[in-house]
Amino acid sequence: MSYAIVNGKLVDRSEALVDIEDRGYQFGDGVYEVIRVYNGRMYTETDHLDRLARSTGSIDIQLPYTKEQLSAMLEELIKVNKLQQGIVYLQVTRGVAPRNHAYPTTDVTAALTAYTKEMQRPLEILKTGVKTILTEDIRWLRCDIKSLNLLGNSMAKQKAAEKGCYEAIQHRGQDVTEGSSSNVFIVKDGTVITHESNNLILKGITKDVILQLCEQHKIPVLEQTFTIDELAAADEVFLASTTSEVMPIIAIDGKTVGDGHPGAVTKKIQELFTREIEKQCGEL
Ligand code: DCS
Repeated sequence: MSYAIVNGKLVDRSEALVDIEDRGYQFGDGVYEVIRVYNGRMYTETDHLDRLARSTGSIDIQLPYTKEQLSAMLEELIKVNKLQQGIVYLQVTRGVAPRNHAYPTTDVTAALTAYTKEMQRPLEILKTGVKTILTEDIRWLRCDIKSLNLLGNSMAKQKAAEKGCYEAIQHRGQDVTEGSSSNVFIVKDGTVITHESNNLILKGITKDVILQLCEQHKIPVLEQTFTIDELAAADEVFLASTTSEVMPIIAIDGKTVGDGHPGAVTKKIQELFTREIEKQCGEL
């Protein structure tokens, strides 16, 4: 039996149901987080809970729990589900109210749901790398909010899936933004470059860890917009996310990146990232 959290309470997963007038369901009016669990322990949990608070804050949803309460709830969920390797999915919506585009004027409590999923590290493709496609970024202009509105992201990922690819790299005109569910990095002449954290991308927790690791280990790194031409001319390309970690990209739209194998800088960052996980969560 597996448990979920619905509004602060542990319930049987099959009984975790929400109202059809939940604003998350009707308007995508809510936000979420995906937190990685290694060896039964949450990785970079505080960063995720901080980002959740930023996301809810930016759309005026009052979080009905403190970070400490949330953390305790998630730990309990991981424990009762006996989760070792996997993820916690956590979602907060504005709550249940008669359908109306404007926010409810009465006191509506935000709805919190969470569940866990077993997931192994993608060890094989972390070694070989993955293929990707390029696609126009058609999303809204507040991609910094980890909102439930993922239709643009889903459409992009679907295009990639139809081409047998792992991820879609999105661009606005000439500028590369991010993947459908990941941040994108290029390496040129030894320098790591990734889009600055503004309204056009999600400020990935994995991205932030990578930036810190690069600084600590004297790997030159720049947070600035790069173009699709610079992407095509890059020596190495990789993507980063909670579930994909540091994932080498070996092809874009059928064109090989570098020599078609994960590059040296990417492999170095992978190694540093793995060590970082082990520091927090124990041996992998
Ligand atoms: N950009 C987008 C659009 C994302 O959806 C994600 C992760 C990232 C970047 C990377 O952020 P993290 O490093 O914080 O994971 N999306 C989560 C998701 O939807 N599934 O797994 C991760």
